[in-house]
Amino acid sequence: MSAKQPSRRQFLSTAALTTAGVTLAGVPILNGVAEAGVTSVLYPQAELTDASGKYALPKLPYEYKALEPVIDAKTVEIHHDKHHAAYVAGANKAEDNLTAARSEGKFDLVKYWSKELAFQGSGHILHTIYWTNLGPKGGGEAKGDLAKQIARDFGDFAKFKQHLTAATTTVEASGWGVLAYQVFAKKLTVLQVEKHQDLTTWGSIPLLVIDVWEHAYYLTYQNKRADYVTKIFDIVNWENIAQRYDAARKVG
Ligand code: MN3
Repeated sequence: MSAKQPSRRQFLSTAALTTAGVTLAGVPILNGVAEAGVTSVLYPQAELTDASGKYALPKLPYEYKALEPVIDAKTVEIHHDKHHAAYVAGANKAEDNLTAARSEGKFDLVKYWSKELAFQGSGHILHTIYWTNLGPKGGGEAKGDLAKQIARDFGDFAKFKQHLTAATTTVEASGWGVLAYQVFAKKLTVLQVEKHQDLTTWGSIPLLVIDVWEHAYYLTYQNKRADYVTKIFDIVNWENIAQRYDAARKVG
């Protein structure tokens, strides 16, 4: 097997992700185009799925308390072990029901299970990226090529941070603020995502994602979402974002 041929496991995982990521535009583009190495940086299959290709809850890359004082240990524990786990279970359930529908030739609930798959699968993917985007040694500013591209596309780092903060803080109800790379334009963009699956731009690969569902911050910040968004920049792992940016550019 050459280095560019994905293993059976990678193939199964990528195929599963493609099905789940219908609203996360980078995924279909990656399938079959990118080298396995690039894909695994952007959508770490080893974390997202198990050996059989089923969705799986990734291990946290640090302890529950590692993000304190910005995000308290209890919030991280509930967020990962309960909320994220529920998206994994929900995505598998949707896949199972769609498999059953195909084998029985009964598609009366296809709309329901397709919505479930988009919602639960996108939640699983975005949370997996979120955990790796953060870290105890984060903060500061982007460096290197990513810093240059931020300056080119947003003016400077301060303006970019202001834009991302404003977009994230004003998400209507539950959702995410996202820094993404548009493969088709070779540009960075800020997305304001409702729930997980709405308001994306097709062809954008998420680089940095900020969860603003209340479960992500309520124990410490209650209704003060803006305080949480301001503080989260103290734990953003810019090395991880730069790694994702480098991988995204190799796709485009
Ligand atoms: Mn969440």
